[in-house]
Amino acid sequence: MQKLAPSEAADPVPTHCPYCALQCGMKLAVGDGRVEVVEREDFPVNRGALCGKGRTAPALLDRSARLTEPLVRDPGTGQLTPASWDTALGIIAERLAATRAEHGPDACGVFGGGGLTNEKAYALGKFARIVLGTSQIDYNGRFCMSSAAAAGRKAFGVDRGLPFPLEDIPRTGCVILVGSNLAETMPPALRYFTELKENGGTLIVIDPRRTKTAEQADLHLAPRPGTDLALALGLLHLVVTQGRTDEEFIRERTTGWDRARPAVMAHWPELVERITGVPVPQLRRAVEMFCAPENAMVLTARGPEQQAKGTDTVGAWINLCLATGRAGRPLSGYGCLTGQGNGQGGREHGQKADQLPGYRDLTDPAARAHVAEVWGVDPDSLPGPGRSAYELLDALGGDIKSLLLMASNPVVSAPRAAHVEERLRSLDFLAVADVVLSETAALADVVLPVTQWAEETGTLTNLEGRVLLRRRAVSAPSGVRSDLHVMSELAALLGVEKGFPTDPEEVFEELRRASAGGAADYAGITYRRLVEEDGVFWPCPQDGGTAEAGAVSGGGTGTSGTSSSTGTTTRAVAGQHPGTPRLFLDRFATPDGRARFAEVTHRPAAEETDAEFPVVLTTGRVLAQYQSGAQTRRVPELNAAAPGPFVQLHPRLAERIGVGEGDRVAVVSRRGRAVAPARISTAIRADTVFMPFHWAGEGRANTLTNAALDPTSRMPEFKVCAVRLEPVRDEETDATGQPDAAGGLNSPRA
Ligand SMILES: Nc1nc2c(c(=O)[nH]1)N[C@H]1C(S)=C(S)[C@@H](COP(=O)(O)OP(=O)(O)OC[C@H]3O[C@@H](n4cnc5c(=O)[nH]c(N)nc54)[C@H](O)[C@@H]3O)O[C@H]1N2
Ligand SMILES: Nc1nc2c(c(=O)[nH]1)N[C@H]1C(S)=C(S)[C@@H](COP(=O)(O)OP(=O)(O)OC[C@H]3O[C@@H](n4cnc5c(=O)[nH]c(N)nc54)[C@H](O)[C@@H]3O)O[C@H]1N2
Ligand code: SF4
Ligand SMILES: [Mo]
Repeated sequence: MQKLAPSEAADPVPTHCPYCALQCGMKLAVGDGRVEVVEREDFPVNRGALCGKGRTAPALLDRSARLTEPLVRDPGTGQLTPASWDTALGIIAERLAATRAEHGPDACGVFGGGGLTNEKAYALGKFARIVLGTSQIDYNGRFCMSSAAAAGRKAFGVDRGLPFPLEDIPRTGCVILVGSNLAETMPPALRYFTELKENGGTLIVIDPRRTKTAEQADLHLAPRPGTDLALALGLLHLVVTQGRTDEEFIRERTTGWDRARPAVMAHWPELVERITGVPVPQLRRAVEMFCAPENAMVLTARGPEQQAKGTDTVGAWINLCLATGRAGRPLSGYGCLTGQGNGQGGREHGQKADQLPGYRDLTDPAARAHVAEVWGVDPDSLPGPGRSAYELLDALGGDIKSLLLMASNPVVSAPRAAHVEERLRSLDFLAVADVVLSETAALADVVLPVTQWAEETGTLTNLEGRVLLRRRAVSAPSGVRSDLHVMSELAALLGVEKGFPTDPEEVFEELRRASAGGAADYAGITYRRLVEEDGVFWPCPQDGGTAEAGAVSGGGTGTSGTSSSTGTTTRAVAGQHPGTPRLFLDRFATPDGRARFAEVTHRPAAEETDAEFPVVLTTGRVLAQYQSGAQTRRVPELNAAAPGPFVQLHPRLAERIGVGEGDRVAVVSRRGRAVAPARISTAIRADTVFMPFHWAGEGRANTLTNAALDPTSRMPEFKVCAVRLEPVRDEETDATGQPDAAGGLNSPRA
């Protein structure tokens, strides 16, 4: 096996960013004890460009920002105090074993994250199912793109965020971006849309706010949050009445149009205007822009997905693509912009409650048999599906007594967060592995300090389905171990001596075998290939058959690949599968090869506004902070750019409640109350307020959000809930007593 772990290398080491799903390439140069980012122009996705988070990422490696020794809660003082690794791991193993002995394996829960490498996500799923024997594992990706994943699987038979590389975007005719603010959430990707416009294509952005992204659009539609389903149906209604459906495509390549059509016909433009607030002429204009060119794409992100009807909503947008023949052919199609660094790969290899590696279904006997053989266990010993992320968190302290949590900070990021925090506090035992002392780690009985991105090697799968190698570039501080070490040592302490290697490449070799023949087939991918190529797109089966790019059909998944005319690497090597940059060109991955229309109709949000809670709250992100802020709130430059929470609201609404710019305003929902300064702006609908969710303490947006779940994907409704606003008198202070910024956290539990 090729070893790829240079540390303190003389030349800058090519690696990737610690944060989002774009996984921008960068180089790290190490000298004089300092780590610096060097542009890496050879990586096609970002061609050297980085956002401020990527540029300042070396700050995360600083000892002062991170955990460097295990912490164990002192029973006497209730405080977290430094301990040896042996002590910390010993306590975790002992407590998990005790929980299992007393209450059964399902009393042990495991919670993972979409930031974990493929190797770690794979090992975590295996650890839960064969070491703990628990069904109770899920991860934060459930809060992210699970609705798009569910809709994609229903429609196309397989879910890969984008079924085409980003480089196809500039060459299509029109893109509808639904609920994505990628100018702030994936800034280097904006280039693809600028090039689209330079090439004569058009961009439509659908967002209740006029965001930096919407400012780039040829047409911006600003619907009321939670009404995207009606909007999609309304556009498709116009497509039908204008005779713009692609009847041949519908006949040859799809099923279910007859069943989907009635709901479409029931959403005439004036009704859709009433539901969404988008004027009929704008609906007509959007249809004209989408249908006029030969090719078009619809891309969704969290806006339409994080709704209690997210799966149906995405289904409606896919319907628009199918009815107009904008799927399953070059330069057209539906895609989801996945969010976390390994949001794509993290959902493919087994940390999801219902899945086994390779995107296999946990309830499928053949899938269980295949994976059990790789793991050397009896298929019958594998537990069945467990609870989804929010349901798992909600069950803490109930029938789940102990939790092992890796790479998530639900105290800040989970819906109905005060309740989730209370559930975490009610556990018999909580162990957290993290890089920093996050708000969730601060509640743990044992905290394990682990290595992160540039301190370790591992693979991630970006939003295009491109598997890439994020290489180790620096050595980790002493006292820190990798998540793979943690799982290996805990497995041994719990009686499983073999099967948990600490070398990532060794784990990947096993993952290849476990995924072989599955929808997300990685069998043909090796670390060596990932170094030599700019990543490899799955599915990539072991046997390439012919090496002619374009002639390869993706094995049992019914997918097909072509090489790109503009450079996406698919190397033609005899006997080696080139990977699959583009899916569905010949057939969809359903049993009959046809895409399936979704039979969906509009319904209101789980919580509607009323006299008591008359305003809609929606939530999301700002450029300089990442997720729960656990990492970015520790980077001084980013903190300076985005120092704290705020409530964005329209001047008319501000005037009505009597708050001025910068005044503290309380936002109250049925779940709780949050306070943050007002940011008054005409860039938001007057019936809606927006809060970013990156902060803990009194400005925590998730104190307010609704945990209503999508029935299929189990995605919580982060993007819509009902609130009222109240001005805050100056003398009123933070009632929660929680620090707003990072650091200094050591809150005793219970
Ligand atoms: N700077 C930064 N970048 C990030 C992240 C981060 O935390 N910070 N996180 C990464 C991750 S994990 C993810 S998932 C992605 C998320 O990336 P995005 O989906 O782009 O991010 P959000 O800000 O959550 O939501 C996008 C937009 O949806 C709009 N919106 C709100 N409600 C609705 C609605 O009902 N309908 C529609 N159509 N739009 C609505 C919001 O106004 C917002 O502008 O970003 C990734 N990149
Ligand atoms: N209101 C509202 N809430 C939301 C959203 C929203 O739009 N609105 N978006 C949701 C979405 S899309 C997402 S993805 C979630 C994300 O929310 P979280 O799951 O809380 O995500 P992060 O803040 O990225 O937390 C990751 C943690 O893992 C740590 N970490 C990083 N690398 C490693 C590693 O290699 N190993 C280990 N063990 N730890 C590591 C980091 O330090 C950090 O503490 O938030 C969701 N919450
Ligand atoms: S866009 Fe995403 S991957 Fe690229 S530098 Fe910024 S955070 Fe990192
Ligand atoms: Mo996400």
